[in-house]
Amino acid sequence: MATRKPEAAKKAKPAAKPKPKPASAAKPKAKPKPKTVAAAKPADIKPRAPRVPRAPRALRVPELEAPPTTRVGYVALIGRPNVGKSTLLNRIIGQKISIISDKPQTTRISILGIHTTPQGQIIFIDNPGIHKPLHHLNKRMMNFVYASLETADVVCLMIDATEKFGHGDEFVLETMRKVSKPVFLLINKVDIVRKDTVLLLIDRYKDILPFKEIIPISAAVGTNADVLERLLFDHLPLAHKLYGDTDITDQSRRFLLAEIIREKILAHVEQELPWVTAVYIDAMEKRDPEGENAPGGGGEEWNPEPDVELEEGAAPSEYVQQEVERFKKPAPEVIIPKAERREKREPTTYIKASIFVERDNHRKIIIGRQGKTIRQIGIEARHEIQSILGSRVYLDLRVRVRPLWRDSADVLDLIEGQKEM
Ligand SMILES: Nc1nc2c(ncn2[C@@H]2O[C@H](COP(=O)(O)OP(=O)(O)O)[C@@H](O)[C@H]2O)c(=O)[nH]1
Ligand SMILES: [Mg+2]
Repeated sequence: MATRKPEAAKKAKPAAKPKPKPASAAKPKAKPKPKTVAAAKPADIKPRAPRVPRAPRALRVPELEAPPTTRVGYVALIGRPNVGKSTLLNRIIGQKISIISDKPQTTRISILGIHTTPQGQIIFIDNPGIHKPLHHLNKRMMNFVYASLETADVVCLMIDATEKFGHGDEFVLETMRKVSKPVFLLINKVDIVRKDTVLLLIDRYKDILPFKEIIPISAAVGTNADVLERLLFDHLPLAHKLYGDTDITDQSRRFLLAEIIREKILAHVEQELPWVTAVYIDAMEKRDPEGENAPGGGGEEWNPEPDVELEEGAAPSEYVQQEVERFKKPAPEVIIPKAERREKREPTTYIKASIFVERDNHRKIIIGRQGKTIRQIGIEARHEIQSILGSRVYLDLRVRVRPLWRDSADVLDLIEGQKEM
């Protein structure tokens, strides 16, 4: 389960200051480099302030503290869509913090996975897959990739041993040629390929880039995860920890829940639909099942708002504007109702979420015949969310048609903004 960052860390977040340098570092090597987030990007991509993690203020190092003995740094997970980056992150962290699917472009925003051991702290940056950006959404996704390459102390380039080398790989290598950090090559999915295939890949890649290490791994099974961890620590600078020992991610719980719903959608829809689907958590409230605000009971009707659906081709709606306004206001994540809780009956967490699609036929696919698909998505998401929240969940899903949301900065801000809420 995702933990929230300490208050101090949240406060420190908007500050676009470089990482602190411990003044008392023993060797010059020991000083963490100041991280800039300006990305090395192709000229056609407009720079956008990427949400790259900063050190929590509370953990910044006082001037006269003892020299660090731990190894700490950022490791960027880079590669084409579907090579297994998120699977590796979850494997190392030991919990699901990044969603996984066999569809491309599952991960859209960089997510941190913080791995703390007695040796130090590896802060993994899980990224969207490297691809040529066509939509505004894709450009933003690629900006996360470029920003993480800037932030990283070590870059892990991951390839899928089961896939043939193609144009996409050329584009990845082109991007990697500009990187001057130590780069590891991780050849993933070795659990399902023959050894000689792996050897051929090692032979092919070793001369393409000066990789510091080439490691065959299986993110799914865990093969060589220990070797990878040891080698990463060897390449990280001596520094004080940047996060608390129990922190495992930087994303808000709200964002993780939206991602889980999206993961279930991806599992149930066809290949092209994932690209046009986004999830936004409209509301999250703890409610007494017999209280005034329970669905179907008491005074207030749950979910009185009708589902607004736009005509195909209509302009981005007022709804989006309202949501953007609402998003700007600080809203408590969980509202405990004033009504006294009844004993024996567990309180329920009501979650209302919008699934954005671009066309009415996409909406029909997600809803499915007689609502079968959306029901299945709801059941699977609810089970997983219940285990994360440790409470009963009532999940209200709405499918909303928003033409061209992938090119709407407002909608993208709204969805990405959930990560910080
Ligand atoms: N057999 C096998 N499948 C894997 C492995 N790692 C990831 N996968 C599968 O590859 C697909 C893409 O994984 P994901 O982590 O979402 O890839 P990402 O797009 O790079 O983050 C999923 O279906 C995973 O279950 C592995 O080591 N072995
Ligand atoms: Mg991923």
